[in-house]
Amino acid sequence: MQLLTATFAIAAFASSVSAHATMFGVHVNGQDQGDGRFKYIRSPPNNSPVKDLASPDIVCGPNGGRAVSSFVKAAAGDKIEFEWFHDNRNDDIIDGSHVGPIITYVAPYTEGNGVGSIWTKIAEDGFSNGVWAVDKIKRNNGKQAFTLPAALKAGKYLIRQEIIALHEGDAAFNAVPARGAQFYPSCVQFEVTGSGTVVPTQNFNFNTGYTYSDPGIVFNIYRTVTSYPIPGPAVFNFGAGGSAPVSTSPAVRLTTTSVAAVRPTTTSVVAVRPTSTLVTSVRQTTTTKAAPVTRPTRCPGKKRRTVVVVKK
Ligand SMILES: [Cu+2]
Repeated sequence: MQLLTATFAIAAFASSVSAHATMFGVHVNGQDQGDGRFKYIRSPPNNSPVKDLASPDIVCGPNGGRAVSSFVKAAAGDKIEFEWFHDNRNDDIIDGSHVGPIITYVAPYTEGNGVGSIWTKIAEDGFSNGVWAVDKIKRNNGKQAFTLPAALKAGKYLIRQEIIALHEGDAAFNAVPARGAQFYPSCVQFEVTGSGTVVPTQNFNFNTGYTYSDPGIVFNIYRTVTSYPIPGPAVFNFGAGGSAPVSTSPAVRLTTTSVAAVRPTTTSVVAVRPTSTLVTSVRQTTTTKAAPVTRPTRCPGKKRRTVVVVKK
């Protein structure tokens, strides 16, 4: 009986230290704001994903309702990078099987868990030119830049960035609970300065806005992927008065020049404003094929999970 208990303990430990990803911190205009875990990030207890779209955890993770003590201070219009890692900072960032989009939302600050119709999409990157957003952060020390909209009104906000890992996304979690898209949401407390006037009002609610019928949530990567429909609303338009939010996805066109243009430097990020023309043309011309992945890869940690039954 003791051996049986020990085996379960080892299995649980193996799954908690393996796989997945979590957020380390934030960079503002290239400046590292330091380890933000449990300080300005409402960090989850471990790097495991959320899969249940009905759970409040889908919004800001299991600790979403636990306000932390600090805020990232940034001005509207600043270049922001959220830095992710796998087990240790600057490692492989996330397991190579975990391809998918990276999407960023903002909501007025709350000490609550973020449940409700309070969110607005400010940036998104899915699949373009044969490259997933996740592949890009793996190449860039866990980071991808977006611009804090210049028209965003000063005040406190939660900014939520998520990685959606699609390696088990060919099945819907509610139909096949062992599989399903893996969400890695991370909510960061921000205090924004500046003279912007826009309070974004997209009123998106993750628990009702993300569904198992979304083609970007139940999505099979184990075939030739030519395009990917990013879930959620369109990136919010902050209006002509301020600079538009940056969506890096549509800007990655099939030319060397434009791919170079979306490298996360302040200049180029500002330069890739998503005009509606660009969005349309890119979504229709993204024909580069990703190398097909040969087999559904489970999270590495789950492979090590073994249950040994010991007879007395
Ligand atoms: Cu994982």
